Amino acid sequence: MTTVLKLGGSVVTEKDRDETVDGPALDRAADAVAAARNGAVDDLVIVHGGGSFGHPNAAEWGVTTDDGTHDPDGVLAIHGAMTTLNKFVLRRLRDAGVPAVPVHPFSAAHRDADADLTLPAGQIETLLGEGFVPVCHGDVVGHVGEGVTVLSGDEIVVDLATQLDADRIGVCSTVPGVLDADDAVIPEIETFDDVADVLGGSDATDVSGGMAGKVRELLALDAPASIFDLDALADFLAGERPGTTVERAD
Ligand code: IP8
Repeated sequence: MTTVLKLGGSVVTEKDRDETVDGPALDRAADAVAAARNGAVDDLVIVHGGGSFGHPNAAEWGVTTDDGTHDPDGVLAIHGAMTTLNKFVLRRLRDAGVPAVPVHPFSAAHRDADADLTLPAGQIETLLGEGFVPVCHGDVVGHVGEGVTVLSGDEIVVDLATQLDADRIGVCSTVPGVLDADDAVIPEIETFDDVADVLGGSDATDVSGGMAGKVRELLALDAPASIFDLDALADFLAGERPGTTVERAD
């Protein structure tokens, strides 16, 4: 049973203070992962986002998932911020007893001229087989014609879940799920049309903190994905489906 878990950057960092970890939140997440490793979860890949790390640097250098930079100082600033956060995340997971090891996408992944991503998963599969918990993160990647562009954690989650044939995908966010117009959690989403109204239509990309894009990408997966908040992380890792379950109707 393979689980891919995204820890949202805004869950584990203080989003309003540059390069500041939310220590208590990260501790809670690490404790939940540690408890699950002793129970329901065997093969687990963690992917974390940037929150107050990486995004300010990317904005400063004008780098997005589409627009790149050829300036090595920009590359190092963004990649460096993300690897700094990765070290904090690893430290907390290790302190909690999780056999966490880092995997840095910049060293292995790239995008071609059509922006299609190649993200090798062989090292992650090998590390899983050897009993480790690989901890990957949003990063920058070499991009034909652009220099380097941003690779978001969400993109990594979808790509790895597909390659690893993951059984479960969890997206731990700052909201308890996808919310309807009355701020109630929508328990299940089977098609984008179910939520197009509340998420701003199928053309929306980054409204609602990127929820529309997230839902569209998760609907493309074969396995069910859950979107929930930190309060529900332990439940998800125990095998439950808290928050919103995104599962395509076949
Ligand atoms: O927070 C951050 O990943 P994300 C990637 O998942 C950056 O979008 C900014 C380098």
